[in-house]
Amino acid sequence: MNDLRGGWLERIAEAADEAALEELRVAALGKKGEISLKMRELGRMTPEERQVAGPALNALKDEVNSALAAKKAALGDAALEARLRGEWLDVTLPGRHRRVGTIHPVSQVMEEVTAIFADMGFAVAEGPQIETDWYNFDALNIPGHHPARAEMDTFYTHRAPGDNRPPHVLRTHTSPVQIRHMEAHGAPVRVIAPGRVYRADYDQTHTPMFHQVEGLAIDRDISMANLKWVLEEFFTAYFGTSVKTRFRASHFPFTEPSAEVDIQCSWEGGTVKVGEGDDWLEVLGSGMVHPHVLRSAGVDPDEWQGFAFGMGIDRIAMLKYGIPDLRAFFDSDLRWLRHYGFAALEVPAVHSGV
Ligand code: 2NL
Repeated sequence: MNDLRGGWLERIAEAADEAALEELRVAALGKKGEISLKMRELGRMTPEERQVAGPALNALKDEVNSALAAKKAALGDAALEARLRGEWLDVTLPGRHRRVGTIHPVSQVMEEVTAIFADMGFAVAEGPQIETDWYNFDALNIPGHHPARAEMDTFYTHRAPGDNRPPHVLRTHTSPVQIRHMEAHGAPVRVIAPGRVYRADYDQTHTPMFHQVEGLAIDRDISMANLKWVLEEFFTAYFGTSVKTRFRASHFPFTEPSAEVDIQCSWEGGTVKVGEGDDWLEVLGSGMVHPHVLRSAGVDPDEWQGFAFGMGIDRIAMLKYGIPDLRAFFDSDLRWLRHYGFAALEVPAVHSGV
C-alpha cells in the first residue's frame, strides 16, 4: 500500500502539464485505474481484511485526488507566470488617433453671438421658418408693391388649386420672430433672433438659405446712441479687438431713421482684417423701429421706442475665420471646411481622391 501511494504521489509531482496530469488521473482513479481496481477487490476480502484495507484505500484515493488538484493549480499558476513574463506593454507608445467631429463654423458663430448679446441683457427669441405674409411683410411696414415682396426674392409655399388664401412664405428675415415676441410679451424688449432665412438668390455671394441675427431693444427712451454703443461693444467682443463703426443714412420700411453700419477694416494682399486700417466694410442694417411696426405688434409708439438691427451670420463668420467663399458653408464638399480647420469628419468616398 505504501509503495502504491509513494508511486502515484511521485508521478503526480513530476507531471509536466495538464494533459499528463489527466492521464495519471485516469490511470489511478479512472474506471480501470489501479486504485479503482484495488477498491473493487474489497468485495472479495474477509471482513477482517476489509476493515484494514477499506479505510486505507479510501484515504489513498482522497490523497491522490488532493495531489491532482494541487498539482493542477500549481501548473496553472506557472503558466500564468510564464505568460506575464513573456508579454509586456509599452505604455509610452502614442495612443491610437481618433478623429472627432467639430461644430459647424456657422453654428459656432451663432453661439458666440448669442453669448455676447446675452452678456448685454438680450434674450434669444425663436419662431417659425414658414411664415404668413402678415408677419414677414405687412407687420414690418412692407407694402404689397415693395420689391422685397417680388416673386424673385421670396419662396412661396404651394396652395391646392381653388385654395385662394394667400400662400405662406419662407421667412426672408428673422424680424417676424420679433414681431411675435412683442405681440406675446409687450414692452420693454431686449431680444435677439438668430436663425435661418431664405431668399431665392444663388451666386458667389448669395445662397438661398443663410443665417441672420436680428436684435431689438424697446423701452421708454432708447436712442441711436444706445444702438451704436451696443454694436461697437458687440463687434469688439466678437473680433477680440476694438472695432470702430460708421453709420451711413439709409432706408428700410421698418425703421425710421435707418442706418447702414460699416466696421473698420484694412485690405492687405487680398485679405480683410477687421479693427485696423481706414477702409470700411458694410456688415449690417439698423434703425429706430418704425411706429407702424410697433403698432402692428401691439406696442404703443407714443409710449415706447427703440432700435433694431439685422446682420448676416455667414458673412461675419467668414470675416472672423478667413473663409472667402460663402458656398464653402453649404457645399456638401467637406474639403472646404477641413481647410479652414473645422471639418474633422472623414471625406465621403465620392469626394476623395484630391
Ligand atoms: C439688413 C437690414 C434690418 C431690422 C433689420 C427690424 C425688426 C423689427 C422692427 C424693425 Cl421687429 N426692424 N429689423 C431693422 C433694420 C435693418 O436688417 O440689411 N440686414 C442684413
